[in-house]
Amino acid sequence: MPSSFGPKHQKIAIIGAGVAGIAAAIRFGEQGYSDVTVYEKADRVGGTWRENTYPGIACDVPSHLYNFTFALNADWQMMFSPGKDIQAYIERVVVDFGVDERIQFGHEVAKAAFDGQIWHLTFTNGKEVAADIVIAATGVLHHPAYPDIEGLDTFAGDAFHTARWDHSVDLAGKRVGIIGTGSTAAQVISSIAGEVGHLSVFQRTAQWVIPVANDPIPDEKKEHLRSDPGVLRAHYDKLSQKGIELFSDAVVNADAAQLDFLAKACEDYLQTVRSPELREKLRPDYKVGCKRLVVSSDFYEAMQRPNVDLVTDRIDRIEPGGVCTDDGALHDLDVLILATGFKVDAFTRPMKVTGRDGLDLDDIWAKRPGAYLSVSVPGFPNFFMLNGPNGPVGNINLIQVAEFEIGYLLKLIEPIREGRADQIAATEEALIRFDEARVERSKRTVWATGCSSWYLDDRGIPLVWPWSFKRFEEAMSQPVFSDYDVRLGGEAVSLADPESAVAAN
Ligand code: NA7
Repeated sequence: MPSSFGPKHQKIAIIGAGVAGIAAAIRFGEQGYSDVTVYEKADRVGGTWRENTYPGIACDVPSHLYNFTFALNADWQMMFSPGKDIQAYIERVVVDFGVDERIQFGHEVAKAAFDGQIWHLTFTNGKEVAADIVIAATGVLHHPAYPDIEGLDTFAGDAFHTARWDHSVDLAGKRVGIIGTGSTAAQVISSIAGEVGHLSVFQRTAQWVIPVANDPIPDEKKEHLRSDPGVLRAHYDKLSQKGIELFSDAVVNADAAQLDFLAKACEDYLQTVRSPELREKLRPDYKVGCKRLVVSSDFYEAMQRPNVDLVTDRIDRIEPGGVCTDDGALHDLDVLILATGFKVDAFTRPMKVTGRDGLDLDDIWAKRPGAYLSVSVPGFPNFFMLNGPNGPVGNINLIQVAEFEIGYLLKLIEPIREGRADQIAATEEALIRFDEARVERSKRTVWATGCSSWYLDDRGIPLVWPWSFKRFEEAMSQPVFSDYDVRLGGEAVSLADPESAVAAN
């Protein structure tokens, strides 16, 4: 089949209409790519914000930071937006920027296969399309992780994962159990504790909680931010800088002074728990930031309600009537909520991706997923990822990350657009070099200070970006073409690198 290569005529397929996929569709369109299609498995945009609708859902990144830089929003209602406000914002942006016409809903990609020249996408609905460049914006914390607990499927009441919330179940007055005490559980618990009859919180590991209040944004502030785009951008930059200093750059340096500041705030908040016994049960035995910090100013109050019990005995099994713990107790329940997180190593999976010469991404990722600078895998030309493996997931706001990566990819595929290349994929050597440096640097991060978390891979090594925000920004500012296998008509092509780009990497 002939390829459609030629200036500006590349057929670009973006997989997923979450924040990253939408940002990519908008930016690629702005850059003159006229044949851009977003394939979305569901019937609405929004990704994580479409799928997670549990009570209390809110973003733990400040509202004015968690938005696209090209569509800053002065009208956020709350300091940290509830999920539905973010979903409404995403839907508005899609219409405002005219990308709704570029999205094909009900198109779940089952297979993506490279035939040596172009990519073929096969959908679960049986359709097929060809594309020159594929951008997988398939999300990170996306596929629910169900706990491997004996008898889970024998539970007689209603049971569901937080990412599959069953809104037909009325919790009022019921005996509810929740497994997990991560960011999601903390939001759910704070939200439903006052409504349920009794709440049993099954905690395997205590979490550090930082008490950041979520207040409404006063009208005067909204007006001020609305008054001038420069004011809004300055506010974004200020929040970004604050987040970098206080959090992003702190978690990658286990001995950073900022971590002591966060630790003090968490400890002071823990001291608000009145019962010494409950306080000690809620006290983590690891360094603040090692697991994802929970942001909540009402979690401990909820945990101290008379109708809420913290259960720290290990779960032994689940029976039709409730949860049995290893002290022999049966906790009778009507409803069981699984706040047990996500499969963090899924990335593009379960999509089957086949690269050059039949290379299977599942084989390459059999041990664990990895990608050069989080965007490219050797042997998979013109297949790129947004928020892929080894990126700053969890330490930098994911919209910011996606926007940096999109800017990078636009520069990376420029030679294709100009007809100087037709295939680009990271070299094996570049990926190995990147990975060795990443693993080495990971040892200095707070995630490696002795706790279990979704930041760690199967070896207990942090799988995310272990360097500073600035380093990520620099790495994304200009591709180093010598780290890529670049071809034109089957022949290797050597592209010149700006000196600054090589130095930054
Ligand atoms: P997390 O942070 O992965 O939390 C999952 C929670 O579920 C955590 O408390 C786990 O305990 C607990 N869990 C998982 N499996 C079990 C079993 N089998 N038994 C008991 N407890 C279990 O997911 P969230 O949804 O809260 O947050 C995900 C991210 O979304 C969050 O970091 C933000 O970035 C947004 P554990 O700590 O592993 O002992």
